[in-house]
Amino acid sequence: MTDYQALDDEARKILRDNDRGSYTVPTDGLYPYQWNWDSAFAAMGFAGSDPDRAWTELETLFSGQWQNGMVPHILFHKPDPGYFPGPDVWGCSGPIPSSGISQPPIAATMARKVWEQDKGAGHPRMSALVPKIAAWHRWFMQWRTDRGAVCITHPWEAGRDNACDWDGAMAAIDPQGVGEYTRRDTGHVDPAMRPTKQDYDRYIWLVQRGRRLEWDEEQMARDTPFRVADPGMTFMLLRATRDLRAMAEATGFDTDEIDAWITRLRAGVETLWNAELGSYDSRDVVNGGFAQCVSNASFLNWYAGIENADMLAQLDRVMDAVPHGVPSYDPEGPKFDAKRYWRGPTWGIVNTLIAWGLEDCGHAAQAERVRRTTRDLIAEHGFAEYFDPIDGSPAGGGRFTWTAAIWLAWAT
Ligand code: 9WN
Repeated sequence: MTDYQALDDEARKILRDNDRGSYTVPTDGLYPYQWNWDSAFAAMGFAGSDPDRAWTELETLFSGQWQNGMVPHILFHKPDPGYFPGPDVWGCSGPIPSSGISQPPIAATMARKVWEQDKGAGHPRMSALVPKIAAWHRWFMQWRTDRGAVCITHPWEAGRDNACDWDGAMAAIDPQGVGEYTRRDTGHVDPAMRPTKQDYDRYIWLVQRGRRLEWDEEQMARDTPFRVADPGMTFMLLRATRDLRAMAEATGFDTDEIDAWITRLRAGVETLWNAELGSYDSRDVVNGGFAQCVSNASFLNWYAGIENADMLAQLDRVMDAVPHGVPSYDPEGPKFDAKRYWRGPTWGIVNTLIAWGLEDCGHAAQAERVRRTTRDLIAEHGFAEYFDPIDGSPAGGGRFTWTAAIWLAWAT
Protein backbone atom coordinates (compact mmCIF):
# COMPACT_ATOMS: atom_id res chain seq x y z
CA MET A 1 0.00 0.00 0.00
CA THR A 2 1.35 3.40 -0.95
CA ASP A 3 1.73 5.73 2.00
CA TYR A 4 0.63 9.01 0.43
CA GLN A 5 0.96 10.93 3.68
CA ALA A 6 4.64 9.96 3.95
CA LEU A 7 5.18 11.00 0.33
CA ASP A 8 3.48 14.36 0.91
CA ASP A 9 5.76 14.91 3.90
CA GLU A 10 8.81 13.97 1.86
CA ALA A 11 7.80 16.35 -0.95
CA ARG A 12 7.44 19.21 1.54
CA LYS A 13 10.80 18.34 3.06
CA ILE A 14 12.46 18.41 -0.38
CA LEU A 15 11.06 21.89 -1.03
CA ARG A 16 12.32 23.03 2.37
CA ASP A 17 15.76 21.48 1.90
CA ASN A 18 16.18 23.04 -1.54
CA ASP A 19 14.93 26.42 -0.29
CA ARG A 20 17.75 28.98 -0.08
CA GLY A 21 15.57 31.62 1.59
CA SER A 22 14.19 33.61 -1.33
CA TYR A 23 14.69 31.07 -4.11
CA THR A 24 14.95 27.29 -4.46
CA VAL A 25 17.63 25.28 -6.22
CA PRO A 26 16.43 22.42 -8.49
CA THR A 27 18.42 19.89 -6.47
CA ASP A 28 21.36 20.12 -4.12
CA GLY A 29 24.75 19.48 -5.77
CA LEU A 30 23.92 19.04 -9.46
CA TYR A 31 22.08 22.38 -9.86
CA PRO A 32 23.13 24.85 -7.12
CA TYR A 33 21.52 28.01 -8.57
CA GLN A 34 18.09 29.41 -9.38
CA TRP A 35 16.73 28.11 -12.70
CA ASN A 36 13.88 29.93 -14.41
CA TRP A 37 11.18 27.35 -15.11
CA ASP A 38 12.20 25.21 -12.12
CA SER A 39 11.48 28.24 -9.97
CA ALA A 40 8.04 28.73 -11.51
CA PHE A 41 7.23 25.09 -10.65
CA ALA A 42 8.57 25.66 -7.14
CA ALA A 43 6.19 28.61 -6.71
CA MET A 44 3.31 26.32 -7.63
CA GLY A 45 4.57 23.77 -5.10
CA PHE A 46 4.69 26.36 -2.31
CA ALA A 47 1.33 27.91 -3.20
CA GLY A 48 -0.84 25.36 -1.37
CA SER A 49 0.83 25.75 2.01
CA ASP A 50 2.72 29.05 1.86
CA PRO A 51 1.54 31.55 -0.79
CA ASP A 52 3.83 34.23 0.64
CA ARG A 53 6.86 32.05 -0.12
CA ALA A 54 5.43 31.27 -3.57
CA TRP A 55 5.29 34.98 -4.45
CA THR A 56 8.81 35.50 -3.11
CA GLU A 57 10.08 32.77 -5.44
CA LEU A 58 8.65 34.56 -8.48
CA GLU A 59 9.75 37.99 -7.26
CA THR A 60 13.32 36.77 -6.82
CA LEU A 61 13.25 35.35 -10.35
CA PHE A 62 12.15 38.71 -11.76
CA SER A 63 14.77 40.56 -9.70
CA GLY A 64 17.23 39.15 -12.24
CA GLN A 65 15.35 40.60 -15.23
CA TRP A 66 17.54 42.43 -17.73
CA GLN A 67 16.82 45.94 -18.95
CA ASN A 68 15.68 44.58 -22.31
CA GLY A 69 13.03 42.46 -20.54
CA MET A 70 14.82 39.11 -20.74
CA VAL A 71 14.55 36.90 -17.65
CA PRO A 72 17.66 34.70 -17.54
CA HIS A 73 17.58 30.94 -17.44
CA ILE A 74 19.96 30.82 -14.46
CA LEU A 75 20.53 33.36 -11.68
CA PHE A 76 23.87 32.82 -9.99
CA HIS A 77 23.00 34.29 -6.60
CA LYS A 78 26.08 32.86 -4.87
CA PRO A 79 29.22 31.40 -6.46
CA ASP A 80 29.34 27.58 -6.43
CA PRO A 81 32.06 25.47 -8.02
CA GLY A 82 29.67 22.51 -8.41
CA TYR A 83 28.17 23.68 -11.73
CA PHE A 84 29.67 24.46 -15.11
CA PRO A 85 29.37 26.87 -16.89
CA GLY A 86 29.22 29.46 -14.11
CA PRO A 87 28.95 33.28 -14.25
CA ASP A 88 32.60 33.72 -15.27
CA VAL A 89 31.94 31.80 -18.50
CA TRP A 90 28.70 33.62 -19.38
CA GLY A 91 30.15 37.09 -18.72
CA CYS A 92 26.77 38.81 -18.39
CA SER A 93 26.00 42.15 -16.74
CA GLY A 94 22.38 42.02 -15.56
CA PRO A 95 21.27 43.09 -12.06
CA ILE A 96 22.29 39.64 -10.72
CA PRO A 97 25.06 37.48 -12.26
CA SER A 98 23.22 35.30 -14.76
CA SER A 99 23.24 33.32 -17.95
CA GLY A 100 22.60 35.20 -21.21
CA ILE A 101 19.61 33.21 -22.49
CA SER A 102 16.10 32.57 -21.21
CA GLN A 103 13.99 29.47 -20.53
CA PRO A 104 10.42 28.21 -21.01
CA PRO A 105 8.05 31.05 -20.11
CA ILE A 106 5.70 29.42 -17.65
CA ALA A 107 6.02 32.06 -14.88
CA ALA A 108 2.80 33.84 -15.93
CA THR A 109 0.88 30.57 -15.78
CA MET A 110 2.25 29.73 -12.35
CA ALA A 111 1.73 33.30 -11.09
CA ARG A 112 -1.91 32.99 -12.11
CA LYS A 113 -2.17 29.69 -10.24
CA VAL A 114 -0.67 31.23 -7.11
CA TRP A 115 -2.99 34.24 -7.41
CA GLU A 116 -6.04 32.00 -7.79
CA GLN A 117 -5.16 30.48 -4.42
CA ASP A 118 -4.30 33.83 -2.84
CA LYS A 119 -6.58 36.43 -4.38
CA GLY A 120 -6.73 38.75 -1.39
CA ALA A 121 -3.26 39.26 0.02
CA GLY A 122 -1.71 38.13 -3.25
CA HIS A 123 -3.42 40.71 -5.46
CA PRO A 124 -0.86 43.53 -5.09
CA ARG A 125 2.01 41.09 -5.57
CA MET A 126 0.39 39.76 -8.74
CA SER A 127 -0.21 43.35 -9.94
CA ALA A 128 3.43 44.23 -9.42
CA LEU A 129 4.52 41.22 -11.46
CA VAL A 130 2.25 41.87 -14.44
CA PRO A 131 4.34 44.65 -16.11
CA LYS A 132 7.51 42.62 -15.56
CA ILE A 133 6.01 39.51 -17.11
CA ALA A 134 4.69 41.64 -19.98
CA ALA A 135 8.19 43.04 -20.57
CA TRP A 136 9.56 39.50 -20.71
CA HIS A 137 6.90 38.35 -23.17
CA ARG A 138 7.54 41.49 -25.27
CA TRP A 139 11.22 40.48 -25.40
CA PHE A 140 10.23 37.03 -26.69
CA MET A 141 7.96 38.56 -29.31
CA GLN A 142 10.65 40.99 -30.44
CA TRP A 143 13.70 38.74 -30.43
CA ARG A 144 12.57 35.14 -30.42
CA THR A 145 9.82 34.72 -33.01
CA ASP A 146 9.85 33.50 -36.59
CA ARG A 147 6.51 33.76 -38.41
CA GLY A 148 4.94 33.84 -34.94
CA ALA A 149 6.63 30.66 -33.65
CA VAL A 150 9.01 30.97 -30.71
CA CYS A 151 12.67 30.22 -31.51
CA ILE A 152 15.52 29.18 -29.31
CA THR A 153 19.09 30.38 -29.75
CA HIS A 154 20.61 27.68 -27.52
CA PRO A 155 19.31 24.17 -26.64
CA TRP A 156 19.31 25.18 -22.96
CA GLU A 157 16.78 27.90 -23.76
CA ALA A 158 14.12 25.27 -24.55
CA GLY A 159 14.72 23.49 -21.23
CA ARG A 160 15.03 20.29 -23.32
CA ASP A 161 18.80 20.34 -23.65
CA ASN A 162 19.69 17.35 -25.82
CA ALA A 163 16.31 16.76 -27.49
CA CYS A 164 16.50 15.22 -30.95
CA ASP A 165 14.75 18.38 -32.17
CA TRP A 166 18.07 20.23 -32.32
CA ASP A 167 20.24 17.52 -33.90
CA GLY A 168 20.21 19.08 -37.38
CA ALA A 169 20.94 22.60 -36.16
CA MET A 170 23.62 21.34 -33.74
CA ALA A 171 25.33 19.49 -36.58
CA ALA A 172 25.68 22.81 -38.42
CA ILE A 173 27.93 24.15 -35.64
CA ASP A 174 31.65 23.60 -35.96
CA PRO A 175 32.81 23.96 -32.36
CA GLN A 176 36.43 24.61 -33.29
CA GLY A 177 38.37 26.69 -30.82
CA VAL A 178 36.02 25.99 -27.94
CA GLY A 179 39.04 24.97 -25.84
CA GLU A 180 39.38 22.79 -22.78
CA TYR A 181 36.79 22.83 -20.02
CA THR A 182 35.74 20.60 -17.16
CA ARG A 183 32.18 19.45 -16.94
CA ARG A 184 30.67 19.11 -13.47
CA ASP A 185 27.38 17.40 -14.31
CA THR A 186 29.00 14.05 -15.05
CA GLY A 187 30.64 14.14 -11.61
CA HIS A 188 27.16 14.19 -10.03
CA VAL A 189 25.26 11.69 -12.21
CA ASP A 190 25.92 8.79 -14.59
CA PRO A 191 27.33 10.20 -17.88
CA ALA A 192 25.05 7.80 -19.83
CA MET A 193 22.12 9.92 -18.61
CA ARG A 194 23.63 13.22 -19.69
CA PRO A 195 24.29 15.00 -23.00
CA THR A 196 27.40 13.85 -24.88
CA LYS A 197 30.73 15.69 -25.25
CA GLN A 198 29.74 16.55 -28.85
CA ASP A 199 26.66 18.29 -27.44
CA TYR A 200 28.59 20.08 -24.69
CA ASP A 201 31.22 21.43 -27.09
CA ARG A 202 28.42 23.07 -29.03
CA TYR A 203 26.62 24.33 -25.91
CA ILE A 204 29.82 26.04 -24.80
CA TRP A 205 30.60 27.30 -28.30
CA LEU A 206 27.20 29.04 -28.37
CA VAL A 207 27.85 30.59 -24.95
CA GLN A 208 31.25 31.85 -26.11
CA ARG A 209 29.66 33.34 -29.23
CA GLY A 210 26.99 35.17 -27.19
CA ARG A 211 29.59 36.52 -24.84
CA ARG A 212 31.77 37.72 -27.73
CA LEU A 213 28.74 39.61 -29.09
CA GLU A 214 28.05 41.00 -25.59
CA TRP A 215 24.66 39.27 -25.62
CA ASP A 216 23.39 41.86 -28.08
CA GLU A 217 20.26 40.27 -29.56
CA GLU A 218 20.55 42.03 -32.91
CA GLN A 219 24.10 40.87 -33.44
CA MET A 220 23.42 37.36 -32.16
CA ALA A 221 20.59 36.91 -34.65
CA ARG A 222 22.90 37.72 -37.56
CA ASP A 223 24.51 34.70 -39.29
CA THR A 224 23.76 32.33 -36.47
CA PRO A 225 23.99 28.62 -37.24
CA PHE A 226 21.50 27.83 -34.47
CA ARG A 227 17.94 29.15 -34.47
CA VAL A 228 15.12 26.64 -34.10
CA ALA A 229 11.38 27.29 -33.78
CA ASP A 230 10.16 25.04 -30.98
CA PRO A 231 6.59 23.81 -30.41
CA GLY A 232 7.27 23.60 -26.65
CA MET A 233 8.29 27.25 -26.33
CA THR A 234 5.51 28.38 -28.67
CA PHE A 235 2.75 26.51 -26.81
CA MET A 236 4.10 27.61 -23.43
CA LEU A 237 4.34 31.28 -24.40
CA LEU A 238 0.87 31.20 -25.94
CA ARG A 239 -0.64 29.70 -22.79
CA ALA A 240 1.35 32.06 -20.56
CA THR A 241 0.27 35.07 -22.60
CA ARG A 242 -3.37 34.10 -22.13
CA ASP A 243 -2.72 33.80 -18.39
CA LEU A 244 -0.95 37.16 -18.43
CA ARG A 245 -4.01 38.62 -20.17
CA ALA A 246 -6.31 37.36 -17.41
CA MET A 247 -4.11 38.95 -14.76
CA ALA A 248 -3.69 42.17 -16.77
CA GLU A 249 -7.44 42.52 -17.10
CA ALA A 250 -7.88 42.10 -13.35
CA THR A 251 -5.40 44.90 -12.67
CA GLY A 252 -6.35 47.38 -15.39
CA PHE A 253 -3.15 46.79 -17.37
CA ASP A 254 -3.55 47.41 -21.12
CA THR A 255 -4.50 44.21 -22.96
CA ASP A 256 -4.37 45.37 -26.63
CA GLU A 257 -0.70 44.54 -27.09
CA ILE A 258 -1.20 41.20 -25.32
CA ASP A 259 -4.07 40.35 -27.66
CA ALA A 260 -1.85 41.04 -30.67
CA TRP A 261 0.79 38.65 -29.24
CA ILE A 262 -1.84 35.93 -28.82
CA THR A 263 -2.92 36.32 -32.46
CA ARG A 264 0.66 36.14 -33.69
CA LEU A 265 1.58 33.13 -31.58
CA ARG A 266 -1.57 31.34 -32.66
CA ALA A 267 -0.49 31.84 -36.29
CA GLY A 268 3.02 30.66 -35.37
CA VAL A 269 1.65 27.33 -34.16
CA GLU A 270 0.45 26.58 -37.70
CA THR A 271 4.01 26.90 -39.02
CA LEU A 272 5.04 24.04 -36.71
CA TRP A 273 2.63 21.47 -38.09
CA ASN A 274 4.62 18.79 -39.91
CA ALA A 275 2.00 17.15 -42.13
CA GLU A 276 4.35 14.38 -43.22
CA LEU A 277 4.98 13.39 -39.59
CA GLY A 278 1.40 14.11 -38.50
CA SER A 279 2.66 16.04 -35.50
CA TYR A 280 3.77 19.42 -34.20
CA ASP A 281 7.51 19.51 -34.77
CA SER A 282 10.53 21.80 -34.42
CA ARG A 283 11.50 23.83 -37.47
CA ASP A 284 15.08 24.87 -38.23
CA VAL A 285 14.82 28.56 -39.07
CA VAL A 286 18.23 28.62 -40.75
CA ASN A 287 17.51 25.88 -43.33
CA GLY A 288 13.72 25.65 -43.12
CA GLY A 289 13.57 21.89 -42.45
CA PHE A 290 11.52 20.07 -39.84
CA ALA A 291 13.31 17.96 -37.22
CA GLN A 292 10.98 14.96 -37.75
CA CYS A 293 10.53 14.47 -33.99
CA VAL A 294 7.44 13.63 -32.01
CA SER A 295 8.54 14.82 -28.57
CA ASN A 296 6.68 15.41 -25.31
CA ALA A 297 6.63 19.11 -26.24
CA SER A 298 4.60 18.22 -29.35
CA PHE A 299 1.75 17.33 -26.97
CA LEU A 300 1.50 20.76 -25.37
CA ASN A 301 -1.07 21.94 -27.94
CA TRP A 302 -4.01 21.42 -25.54
CA TYR A 303 -2.11 23.33 -22.85
CA ALA A 304 -2.14 26.22 -25.34
CA GLY A 305 -5.88 25.66 -25.91
CA ILE A 306 -5.47 24.05 -29.33
CA GLU A 307 -7.48 20.97 -30.25
CA ASN A 308 -5.95 18.44 -32.65
CA ALA A 309 -7.32 14.94 -33.32
CA ASP A 310 -4.08 13.70 -34.92
CA MET A 311 -2.15 14.60 -31.77
CA LEU A 312 -4.66 12.70 -29.67
CA ALA A 313 -3.97 9.59 -31.78
CA GLN A 314 -0.21 10.21 -31.48
CA LEU A 315 -0.55 10.48 -27.70
CA ASP A 316 -2.38 7.16 -27.47
CA ARG A 317 0.27 5.56 -29.67
CA VAL A 318 3.31 6.71 -27.66
CA MET A 319 1.61 5.92 -24.35
CA ASP A 320 0.75 2.42 -25.57
CA ALA A 321 4.37 1.91 -26.69
CA VAL A 322 5.93 2.35 -23.22
CA PRO A 323 4.58 1.53 -19.75
CA HIS A 324 5.61 4.85 -18.18
CA GLY A 325 4.83 7.75 -20.52
CA VAL A 326 4.83 10.45 -21.75
CA PRO A 327 8.27 9.76 -23.28
CA SER A 328 10.28 12.84 -24.31
CA TYR A 329 10.90 11.30 -27.73
CA ASP A 330 8.89 8.84 -29.80
CA PRO A 331 9.69 5.31 -28.48
CA GLU A 332 9.18 4.02 -32.02
CA GLY A 333 11.53 6.63 -33.48
CA PRO A 334 15.10 5.88 -34.63
CA LYS A 335 16.85 7.99 -31.96
CA PHE A 336 14.98 6.80 -28.87
CA ASP A 337 17.23 6.35 -25.82
CA ALA A 338 15.37 5.43 -22.62
CA LYS A 339 18.00 6.90 -20.27
CA ARG A 340 19.52 9.88 -22.04
CA TYR A 341 17.77 12.92 -20.69
CA TRP A 342 15.47 14.52 -23.29
CA ARG A 343 15.86 11.73 -25.89
CA GLY A 344 13.36 9.30 -24.38
CA PRO A 345 12.87 9.60 -20.60
CA THR A 346 9.62 10.71 -19.01
CA TRP A 347 9.55 14.11 -17.34
CA GLY A 348 6.84 14.63 -14.72
CA ILE A 349 6.78 18.39 -15.21
CA VAL A 350 6.00 18.15 -18.91
CA ASN A 351 3.38 15.51 -18.10
CA THR A 352 1.77 17.99 -15.73
CA LEU A 353 1.44 20.63 -18.42
CA ILE A 354 0.19 18.09 -20.98
CA ALA A 355 -2.44 16.79 -18.54
CA TRP A 356 -3.65 20.28 -17.60
CA GLY A 357 -4.17 20.95 -21.29
CA LEU A 358 -5.99 17.67 -21.89
CA GLU A 359 -8.23 18.36 -18.93
CA ASP A 360 -9.01 21.92 -20.08
CA CYS A 361 -9.97 20.63 -23.52
CA GLY A 362 -12.29 17.96 -22.11
CA HIS A 363 -10.06 14.90 -22.60
CA ALA A 364 -10.55 13.70 -19.05
CA ALA A 365 -9.61 10.05 -19.64
CA GLN A 366 -6.29 10.92 -21.32
CA ALA A 367 -5.52 13.53 -18.65
CA GLU A 368 -6.16 10.97 -15.94
CA ARG A 369 -3.94 8.41 -17.67
CA VAL A 370 -1.04 10.88 -17.74
CA ARG A 371 -1.63 11.85 -14.10
CA ARG A 372 -1.81 8.26 -12.89
CA THR A 373 1.34 7.15 -14.65
CA THR A 374 3.23 10.15 -13.25
CA ARG A 375 1.90 9.63 -9.72
CA ASP A 376 2.83 5.94 -9.77
CA LEU A 377 6.33 6.65 -11.07
CA ILE A 378 7.00 9.07 -8.23
CA ALA A 379 5.33 6.88 -5.59
CA GLU A 380 7.41 3.89 -6.63
CA HIS A 381 10.73 5.48 -7.57
CA GLY A 382 10.96 8.75 -5.64
CA PHE A 383 11.30 12.41 -6.52
CA ALA A 384 13.79 12.00 -9.36
CA GLU A 385 14.59 14.56 -12.04
CA TYR A 386 13.09 12.23 -14.70
CA PHE A 387 12.37 8.52 -15.31
CA ASP A 388 13.13 5.69 -17.71
CA PRO A 389 9.82 5.18 -19.59
CA ILE A 390 10.42 1.44 -20.05
CA ASP A 391 11.37 0.20 -16.58
CA GLY A 392 10.38 3.34 -14.62
CA SER A 393 13.77 3.65 -12.93
CA PRO A 394 14.69 7.08 -11.56
CA ALA A 395 17.29 9.07 -13.51
CA GLY A 396 19.35 12.25 -13.26
CA GLY A 397 19.34 14.15 -9.98
CA GLY A 398 17.37 12.98 -6.93
CA ARG A 399 15.24 14.92 -4.42
CA PHE A 400 14.16 17.26 -7.16
CA THR A 401 12.23 20.46 -6.45
CA TRP A 402 9.94 20.34 -9.48
CA THR A 403 9.04 16.69 -8.95
CA ALA A 404 8.11 17.48 -5.33
CA ALA A 405 6.13 20.50 -6.54
CA ILE A 406 4.03 18.59 -9.06
CA TRP A 407 3.43 15.89 -6.48
CA LEU A 408 1.95 18.42 -4.06
CA ALA A 409 0.06 20.52 -6.58
CA TRP A 410 -1.19 18.01 -9.13
CA ALA A 411 -0.12 14.35 -9.14
CA THR A 412 -2.11 13.07 -6.17
C1 9WN B 1 21.00 23.53 -18.24
C2 9WN B 1 17.58 22.60 -13.92
C3 9WN B 1 17.72 22.45 -15.43
C4 9WN B 1 16.35 22.41 -16.14
C5 9WN B 1 16.47 21.99 -17.60
C6 9WN B 1 17.27 20.70 -17.67
C7 9WN B 1 18.64 20.89 -17.02
C8 9WN B 1 20.64 22.36 -17.31
C9 9WN B 1 21.76 21.33 -17.32
O1 9WN B 1 18.48 21.27 -15.68
O2 9WN B 1 19.37 21.83 -17.77
O3 9WN B 1 20.06 24.54 -18.13
O4 9WN B 1 22.87 21.70 -16.92
O5 9WN B 1 21.53 20.19 -17.70
O6 9WN B 1 17.38 20.25 -18.98
O7 9WN B 1 15.20 21.84 -18.17
O8 9WN B 1 15.74 23.66 -16.05
O9 9WN B 1 16.74 21.61 -13.44
